[in-house]
Amino acid sequence: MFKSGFIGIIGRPNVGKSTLLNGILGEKLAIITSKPQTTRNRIVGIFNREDAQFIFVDTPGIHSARTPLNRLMVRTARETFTDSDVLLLVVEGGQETTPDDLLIIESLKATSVPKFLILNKIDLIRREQLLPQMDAYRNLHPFAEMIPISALTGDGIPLLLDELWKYLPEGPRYFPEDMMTDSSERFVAAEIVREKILLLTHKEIPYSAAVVVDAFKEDEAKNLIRISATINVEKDSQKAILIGKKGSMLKEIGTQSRLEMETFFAARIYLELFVRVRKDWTKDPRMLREFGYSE
Ligand SMILES: Nc1nc2c(ncn2[C@@H]2O[C@H](COP(=O)(O)OP(=O)(O)O)[C@@H](O)[C@H]2O)c(=O)[nH]1
Ligand SMILES: [Mg+2]
Repeated sequence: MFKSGFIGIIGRPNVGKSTLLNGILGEKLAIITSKPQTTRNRIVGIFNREDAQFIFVDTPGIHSARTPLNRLMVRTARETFTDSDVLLLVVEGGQETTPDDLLIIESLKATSVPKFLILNKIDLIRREQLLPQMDAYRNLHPFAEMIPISALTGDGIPLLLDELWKYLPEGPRYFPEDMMTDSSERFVAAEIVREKILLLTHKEIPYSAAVVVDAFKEDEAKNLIRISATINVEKDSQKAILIGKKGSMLKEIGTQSRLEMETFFAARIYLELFVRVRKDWTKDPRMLREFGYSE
């Protein structure tokens, strides 16, 4: 029997949702950092097996949102609730539930989709520490399954896939077997640059930067891709930090991005980066749309 379906990955920021997606795919598709709100858009990752096509949807973390960009990210995450055949609620194994966890569980009650509780990061704790947490969650909601995993080491992922299979409906391969995502190459390239900004800068800079790829030109004969991208920030002071002393910060962001793009696209990359100030873009619906953050 062939099965296929959509699996929404939801949870608070930083619990390891994107790491789980990449761990399943065996490829770094979604960007990961230790900073909350690393994932801003919905990212689809397709995993094929002889007997199934699992279509995972990674989402921005759900939290009590304040700014327009935050509210939009939370809405994006919530939309996957209704579009999924199974939902994976990811939490950190061994940790207390937070008000944001309770908020998510409350909103889950409205959907009849089967839900798995995924207790992640078990490489950091002892198994016994999970038992009281599993009891607590059992009292909060009737989860279909509770599965401890380490998204980082891969521990528990084969079991998770086997359990998921049981809950997926019979269906066709919706996407061709060689397709890993529905994101465009431009989007992936922009996300790689944004990840390097998140890793290399501090304070408000990570949350004030939006990356737009202006040109993506493949020269197949030379196995070369020319990419030109603009980093949009909210203030002049942020632009100065991103460029750095004699351009040193921008150069480092560029070098690290290029190396990762060369791995992902399996080609040589020629990368050009620009920094531009777009005042208060995180609060402006029109600019949010322009930068790819829209409903
Ligand atoms: N030790 C450990 N760290 C993890 C695991 N999964 C994720 N992380 C780390 O947790 C942080 C947040 O991961 P990320 O996937 O971006 O979380 P997201 O915001 O839920 O998508 C990163 O520093 C990851 O390396 C895990 O299984 N074990
Ligand atoms: Mg993420």
